[in-house]
Amino acid sequence: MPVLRPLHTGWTVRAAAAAPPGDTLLVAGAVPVAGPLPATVPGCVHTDLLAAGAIPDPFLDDNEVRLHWIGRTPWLYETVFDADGITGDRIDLVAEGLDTVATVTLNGTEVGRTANQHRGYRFDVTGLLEPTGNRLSVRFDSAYDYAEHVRDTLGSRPNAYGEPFQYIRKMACNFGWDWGPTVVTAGIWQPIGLHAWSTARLARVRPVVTVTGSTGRVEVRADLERTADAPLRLTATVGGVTAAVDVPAGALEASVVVEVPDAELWWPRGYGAAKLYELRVELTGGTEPLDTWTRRIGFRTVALDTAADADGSRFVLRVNGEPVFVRGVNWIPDDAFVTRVDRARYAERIGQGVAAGVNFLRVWGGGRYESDDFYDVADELGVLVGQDFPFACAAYPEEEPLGGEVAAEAREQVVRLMPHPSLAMWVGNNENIWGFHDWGWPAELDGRTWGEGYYLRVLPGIVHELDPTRPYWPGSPYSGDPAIHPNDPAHGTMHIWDVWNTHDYRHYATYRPRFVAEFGFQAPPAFATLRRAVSDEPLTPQSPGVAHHQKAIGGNDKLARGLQGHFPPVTGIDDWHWATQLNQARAIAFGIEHFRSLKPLCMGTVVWQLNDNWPVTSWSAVDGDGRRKPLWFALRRVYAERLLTFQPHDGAPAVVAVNDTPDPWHAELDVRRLTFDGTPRAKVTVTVAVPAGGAVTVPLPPEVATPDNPAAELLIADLPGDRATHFFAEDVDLTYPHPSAAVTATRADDGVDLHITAHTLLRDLAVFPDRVTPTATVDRQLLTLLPGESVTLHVHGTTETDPSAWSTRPVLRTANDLTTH
Ligand code: BMA
Repeated sequence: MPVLRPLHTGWTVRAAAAAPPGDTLLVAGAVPVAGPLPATVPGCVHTDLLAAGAIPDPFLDDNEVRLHWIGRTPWLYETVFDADGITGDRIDLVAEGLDTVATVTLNGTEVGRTANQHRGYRFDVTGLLEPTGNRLSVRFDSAYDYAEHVRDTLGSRPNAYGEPFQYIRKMACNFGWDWGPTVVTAGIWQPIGLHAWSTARLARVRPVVTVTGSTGRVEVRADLERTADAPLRLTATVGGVTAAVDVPAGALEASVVVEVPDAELWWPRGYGAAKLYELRVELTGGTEPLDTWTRRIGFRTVALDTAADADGSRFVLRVNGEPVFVRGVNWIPDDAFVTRVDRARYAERIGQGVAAGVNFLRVWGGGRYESDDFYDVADELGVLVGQDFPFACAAYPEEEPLGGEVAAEAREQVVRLMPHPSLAMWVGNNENIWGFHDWGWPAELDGRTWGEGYYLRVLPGIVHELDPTRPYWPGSPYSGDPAIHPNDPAHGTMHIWDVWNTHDYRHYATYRPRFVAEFGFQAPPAFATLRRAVSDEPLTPQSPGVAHHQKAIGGNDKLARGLQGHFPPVTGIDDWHWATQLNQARAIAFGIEHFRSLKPLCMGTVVWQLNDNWPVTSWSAVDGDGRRKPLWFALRRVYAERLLTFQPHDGAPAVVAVNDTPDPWHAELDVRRLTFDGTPRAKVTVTVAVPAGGAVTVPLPPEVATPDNPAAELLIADLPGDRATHFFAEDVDLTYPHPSAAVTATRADDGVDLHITAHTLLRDLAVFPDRVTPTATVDRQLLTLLPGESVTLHVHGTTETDPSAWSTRPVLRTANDLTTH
């Protein structure tokens, strides 16, 4: 059998400048870096320097700005290892990922040079190894130097962020983004090791999975690499069924089909179980096992229905034939240092999405082809994934050396990810087709390439050739036809950014989109996250650290503009923090409730964005330390499979019931109009009967829908575990009561139960436990209580039972308290 030997120990890193090893080096006028330092592999230079105490944490205060020299410095990684006992016809050095411009040397012999973070490499090192004392060196040249050289050679092209990320195949957001720090990394970012093998190996395995009737079918297409022409046998086993095929001497390709009768289907969450099967592929020569390959697969079909219809052209994801309303979030790399994101972290973060009702993650194109850990978690949880090819917000050259790298990485990644049933579609890029249309690129490009050939020809060709089961869509956004504006709401996917940039969030209601692949609204991170990252004294909305942890152009001004018309102006960090977080939750909930009420005209909403990659004010629902913002709690309500919402209908509020489940929904509910002091004014019992997957609008009688005093009344519709409310005016125009409640706290198993009884109307009641104990979490937020109503909130991770710790600002907040000082 072949031997796999990881080479993950004994590594050091030092700046690869002229100074002799072991000397202290002054790099680019920055802090002295002693060398060599111990290095972690897989890892990166920033985290190595951080672990050695050589740099301050780039995530804290404005340390980031003093560490840019790291990305402009060449770095040398080295280890020494023994290789006794490693034998085979061939010995390969396998580097699954190098970040990015690397020269690999073994015992003084250069074995390869690379310039693409998104590829893996296999170097034949047969005959170069000694039994002991082998020296492996990987030198990383500055990604900036490489990118700027390519730019100067091929000609500069437009870019939304002013860093040269489109001239190098390296994660774009590593150069900074409007939510992320500029930390240009270098390092061995994926596993590296020796692979010794003889006769033949499985160079590439492509399981093409289809379903016909109740039969699951896998066609396993294998490419072989050989050192001998021997006849071989390829065997595949799945679901207790085995099939095998003889591979003639010298053949470099083979395929075998396995059919599983009565296969259990893989379903996205909400539709059935996410059933996974283990697929095992073996290559043997005579009786000798030569290689094995094992992955989990799922039997399911996936298709994009983009047919023209009376409203334009739709964008409907069908899984096993069922149209799925996409309740999605955009996913960015979960850490600016991606090698810190392990399987547990993926499980936690994706789990937070799922707990909010999310059934779809869009892996955004400024990041990476996500890891197998990411896809394993999505496979298990029944979460669908749209994977962008990594191109974002810039014009990308199509000439060499980039054209060949793009094709090579795409071929590799399409094959790597094709076993995962969660992968539902490939998307060509983020906003580049839109950019070409609307951001003045043609004049600036003056005929130079910008990536169109990738998105419209190269990438779809590769997906079609290697993984014909997966839909491909050229861009996000894209309208399906080059003659139609790429962001046309009536066709395909769109991004809505005018709300955040220039318009009030009520503007979402003017759109009738087919599928919203991005729309977002900012808020600061949880207070404990902000406080950990920023040491400003005093901490204010404008203080330097808070400003540094806001990367969007005019971000804090847009936050303030977004409050106008909704809340009075706020001063002071506590009111700013609460008002902007609440307004973010309100804005996105408003958009989603509107878009979902348009079902089936609109069949998907993908919120920008689920997560962050450091502590920052951004559009995220979960911040860089993993704390949930109020937006997360709002999502959990508006992303429920069954949504009840009040929407305008013929000039008055009506009830819209949206049912994303495969079962009919039948409910009787009371809709009440009340004054803020709880006095009933009118009531109607509404019968809601929504077919599976449907949405219905139920108009309300005028005596319920029409307030006597719009400033002091609300509508309430209660379902078990859910309450929909409607207010007849903006908060700033409401005559809220000054909030008053009785709060007691009692110890519970793993924390504290807070018993809250409203003495007045409490709108959007939120308790912020991180203000009491930084690691504490609460189970519910943004509740609206009428006078006399009670709720028990569970706070996990605290022992604080003094009610006064829980009953006052800034821990306990309501919408009322922003307008009734
Ligand atoms: C869209 C995204 C990202 C960006 C976000 C917020 O353009 O695709 O590029 O972070 O808007 O501005």
